[in-house]
Amino acid sequence: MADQSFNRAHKVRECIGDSLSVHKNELLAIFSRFVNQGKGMLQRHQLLVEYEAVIPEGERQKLKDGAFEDVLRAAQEAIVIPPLVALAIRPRPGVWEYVRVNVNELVVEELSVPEYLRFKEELVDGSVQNNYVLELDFEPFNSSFPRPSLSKSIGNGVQFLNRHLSAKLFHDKESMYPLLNFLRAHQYKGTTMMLNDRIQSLSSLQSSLRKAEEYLLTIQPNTPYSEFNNRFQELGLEKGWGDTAQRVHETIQVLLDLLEAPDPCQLEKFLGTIPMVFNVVILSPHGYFAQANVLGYPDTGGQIVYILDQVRALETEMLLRIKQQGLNITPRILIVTRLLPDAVGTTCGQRLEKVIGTEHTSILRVPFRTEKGIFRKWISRFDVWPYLETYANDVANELSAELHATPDLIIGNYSDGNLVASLLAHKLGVTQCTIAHALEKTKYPNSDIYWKNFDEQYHFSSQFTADLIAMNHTDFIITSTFQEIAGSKDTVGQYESHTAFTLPGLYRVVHGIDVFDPKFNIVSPGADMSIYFPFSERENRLKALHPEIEELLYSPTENSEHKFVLKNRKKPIIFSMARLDRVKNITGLVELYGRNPRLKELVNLVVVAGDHGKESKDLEEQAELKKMYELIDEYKLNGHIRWISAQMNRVRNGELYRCIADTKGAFVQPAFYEAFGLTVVEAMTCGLPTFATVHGGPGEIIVDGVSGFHIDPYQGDKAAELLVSFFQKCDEDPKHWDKISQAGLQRISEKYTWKLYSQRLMTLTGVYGFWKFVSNLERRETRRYLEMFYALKYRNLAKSVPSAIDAEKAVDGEK
Ligand code: UDP
Ligand code: LCN
Repeated sequence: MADQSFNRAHKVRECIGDSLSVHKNELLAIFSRFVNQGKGMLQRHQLLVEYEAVIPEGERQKLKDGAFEDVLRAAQEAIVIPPLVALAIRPRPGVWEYVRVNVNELVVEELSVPEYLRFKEELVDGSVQNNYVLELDFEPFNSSFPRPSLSKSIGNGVQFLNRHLSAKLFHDKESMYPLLNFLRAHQYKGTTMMLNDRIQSLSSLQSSLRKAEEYLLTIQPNTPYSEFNNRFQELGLEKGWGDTAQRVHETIQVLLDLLEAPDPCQLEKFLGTIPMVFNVVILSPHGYFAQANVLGYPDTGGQIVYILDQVRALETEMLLRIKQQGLNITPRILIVTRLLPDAVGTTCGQRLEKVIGTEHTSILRVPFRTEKGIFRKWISRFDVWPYLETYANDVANELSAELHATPDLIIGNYSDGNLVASLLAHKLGVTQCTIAHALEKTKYPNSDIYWKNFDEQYHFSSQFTADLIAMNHTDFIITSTFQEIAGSKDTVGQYESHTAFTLPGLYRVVHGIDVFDPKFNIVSPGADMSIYFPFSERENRLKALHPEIEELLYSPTENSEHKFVLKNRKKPIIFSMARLDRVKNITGLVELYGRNPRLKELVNLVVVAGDHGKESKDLEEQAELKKMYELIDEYKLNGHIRWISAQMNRVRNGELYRCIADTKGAFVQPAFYEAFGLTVVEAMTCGLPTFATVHGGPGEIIVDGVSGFHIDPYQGDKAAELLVSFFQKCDEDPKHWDKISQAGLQRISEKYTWKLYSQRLMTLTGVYGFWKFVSNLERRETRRYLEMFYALKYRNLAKSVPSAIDAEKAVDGEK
């Protein structure tokens, strides 16, 4: 058993138990080392360092591929409270087991999730055993619902759901009634669609469909629906089946096939074809949400770019589908954000703003307010919690005034948007979609167990509570990558880290989310191809912008937009652009560059980050600005570095990436953790070879060594060496640069485009909307549980967040 692979073994405890007897000395050596370090916690990489330090290379070879090494490599975390060592072991994505070893007695015991979490809490609370801790457990609500068990099925929930639905719905004749009722319920602003009252039963539906089919075979395929509308109404069929005889015929055939012989693919096709989505509401309260002059401001980055690109693609797809459905309905998309009366030169003070490049999409701004009045200034995304409930109510009122209809889909973005989306979807009974963009728990290591240390600045207790509510309330979740859900073989996913965790003294999450839940779907965003296109498309290049870009990069003087100068303009440029958050680690890039004389000799460094012109209100940004100056001074980088303020003109930024590519340079994204990484996609879409953090989305966007390179921000010197070897290789063989550039472009066109995204989103809305309709009753239990959690926990936590920093500037009686 000890030599049998751990993945095949039944229980981790047995593996360790067996290993104890076979590899007793090795295990004892490692665990004793943990214990000798005293009470504490070790992460996976520290565990591996310990393993390699204790067991000589030769011995490790013998243990390779055996259960002992498997267990150690799968251990994500060790909690050491001498003489006990508890391990959280993850044999594969989404699957966890917990064990505790008594190093003195060499006894191994299996722990339940609460037992493990209780043990972990002792790190914070000492040995105080509180048996009456609130435990949150969503598992019982879902236990009757089948879910996939293979890790490779994670993130393709709709496929599984279709299989389940078709099996359940088409179990016998009677079970098809939900589908009939669903079609009968279709209407828009009082106008009936799909079926009218003449169809009361499945047999009358089938009979009408057959008659309709017979008729359609007698007319020209391109006959418009209006020409046979009356005839169809007599059969009980209303608009929505298609715009021409041919399309109507196709839709009818799919339904007839489904009624005959249920099939998951046909069900998905049918639900994706029928009219369901006319009004979409997209929530993104925090930051500066505007179309110009905002990118790079605190809390104002990829999420805004993502949403503005998303709505353009979505509107196009909605218009296409509405036309193909033969309907004459004007769709509406509203991006709902916060109205900032003190708009600092942006349009954030404007209530309604049309989205450029769309016909039916606007930004609707609603202010934050309390009983004292409206808040005027920007508030950090970490401070928004006390305002969101009132905000959700205000938004509901504004929406009904603006849309004169209930939205068909509400999409939340980030923790605050997702909480407001949950409140609205709950109130209005609308299908809800959740997009996290980034779950902060992953970005800030140990922010759960040591939440009290973070709470004053970040208020994570409110944020994590809001996240749990939203991820459990929502109908479906869209993620940009697999890793966002379930990580990789060796790393834990962002959602996965919400499976079981503890906020000592507050509550314990025993089952927060299940990454196998079919609500998860990977739908990756892209980059706007009209802005980000390959540097080699010479005829499309924006040459008019070149003098400005030249000035930005190389002018020999400093000003409030750029600091420091590049002495030798013949060298390629390594380029980075990000908000100046600590986690983006722009300072890490400056440091790794400064420390490597060879790299300095080979290339220049250009970074776009922060703002030289204004004093930052963001605490992290202030600290990073200071650090940047210190590093540039310490490593004497003037002459080698150009530090440019945040760049808000996306069109010019597109050309900037291409100008960097002209120097045969590279893009470097050095973040400690990057949830997805739109800059990585943008740079690759411009054909710029990209080196990006292995931690998070870029680890999946880039195939290491093929379409770019992974770097580990925790190993700056190694990353610098990788860059040195790339540029040396390019010097020897210029084709090497072209090869990586081309492979990057290919990767993007295969996986990261908005067209693919919007088609998928519409299909998901159809399938999950139907699922919501048929499972409405079953969901009541979860909803009631969430209501209680919201009222008893979230509300108090949110109230405890100090009132906004500019509370004294609230304007009395403005609303
Ligand atoms: N961005 C920009 N100017 C800046 C900094 C960032 O236009 O000074 C844009 C960048 O091009 C990208 C987005 O903001 O479109 C950042 O998205 P990403 O996903 O890389 O990171 P986030 O800021 O969302 O964490
Ligand atoms: C937020 C982030 O932190 C980025 O990693 C993402 O690319 C962006 O949102 C868009 O989803």
